[in-house]
Amino acid sequence: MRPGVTTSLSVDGARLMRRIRTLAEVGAIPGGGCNRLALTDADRDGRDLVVAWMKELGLTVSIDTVGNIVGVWEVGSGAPVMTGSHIDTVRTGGMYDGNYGVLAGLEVIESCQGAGIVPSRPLAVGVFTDEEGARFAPDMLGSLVYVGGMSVESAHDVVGIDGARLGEELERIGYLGATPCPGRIPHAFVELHIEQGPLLEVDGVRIGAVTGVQGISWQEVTIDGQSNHAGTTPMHLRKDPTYVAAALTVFVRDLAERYGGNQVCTVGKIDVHPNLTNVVASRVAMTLDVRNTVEEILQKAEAEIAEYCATLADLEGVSVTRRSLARFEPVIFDDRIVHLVERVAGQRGDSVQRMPSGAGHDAQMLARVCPSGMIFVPSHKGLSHNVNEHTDESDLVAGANVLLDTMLQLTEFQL
Ligand code: HGY
Ligand code: MN
Ligand code: MN
Repeated sequence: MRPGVTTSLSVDGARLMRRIRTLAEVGAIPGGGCNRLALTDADRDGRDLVVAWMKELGLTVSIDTVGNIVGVWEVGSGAPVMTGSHIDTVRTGGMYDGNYGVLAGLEVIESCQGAGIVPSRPLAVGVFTDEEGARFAPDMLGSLVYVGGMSVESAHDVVGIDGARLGEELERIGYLGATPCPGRIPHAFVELHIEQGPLLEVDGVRIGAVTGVQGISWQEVTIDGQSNHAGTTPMHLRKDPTYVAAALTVFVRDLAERYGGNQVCTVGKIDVHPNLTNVVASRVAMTLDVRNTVEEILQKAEAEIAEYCATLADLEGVSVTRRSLARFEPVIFDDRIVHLVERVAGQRGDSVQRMPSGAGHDAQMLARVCPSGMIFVPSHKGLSHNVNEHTDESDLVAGANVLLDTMLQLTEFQL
């Protein structure tokens, strides 16, 4: 197929939606949403379903040593044009985050097969392990190992928030594969994903041509104080980690307000021990998720937080220890792919705008080894990591058509 020639081919929207809804039944939360934390039984069931669909399409399916699933339509020659995403979810996830990109990749292949279009390169769909990082940090763990950014051994030794070891969970669910990591390097990688933010909907634009991903800094902060009686301990004698956790929570919120721009800070997890009404806690473990599109500003935020933790420790007579859970610098996508997404969307008659991604994605890891990019579609009210996550079907289908054209044109690109 010659570059610049869009196909008259379109995906089968009904079939795509059927797959999305069928996968959403796995780990379904009563009332809506999905709970398929990485390497749980629900994740296994979701994986089994997607692998079965891949095999129905005649794809060559491999499972690697960190559980990444790659289905390849082995046509043409050379390195594949790859798409994909993840099917693990957060505990209160929606039905589109990650799932949409994987299933649209299958839909692109099935649409080509149905139309007798045989690309000049193989087409691949990746299902990357533990993209969310919600159970096993860091996020994008599977794609990070796939591109050689983390050793398989280190990944296997990661201990989850429930005390499970990643390698053992992989084995337990039957997805400790034999295909080595780093994985097969694609000719190019493009990921289709919901925006998970409000910008496209507010701007009334259908397609996002994603320019890159902001920097991510996750850390676990452990505050050790002194448990004591809530009734008898005078306030000035307390070593109260819960107070320190609250002060730190307010501090990072204020820091984000002070910095403005793209700065975001989140305290998403707080565990208090012994977590009882009449006990001044002995320990609090909490997480900080701090992000910015500019590396230098992200480092400045990290330094301010470290200094404030030391100050609090002195003032309150507690110990504060910090452990990095994830640290990824901002990533810029290949402008040729960003431009291609813009052009293809325009040729399809879709409104399109360039934009950064606030969320982390597997594409930011593939960008380490091949030209990579992303396509966004709107999220209703910007909601995600929320059971009410929603994207209109017409937008989902439009995004899949942009993925179709982008992948087929990438098969002809000399990158
Ligand atoms: O954390 C993230 O941005 C992604 O959802 N894993
Ligand atoms: Mn995602
Ligand atoms: Mn997510």
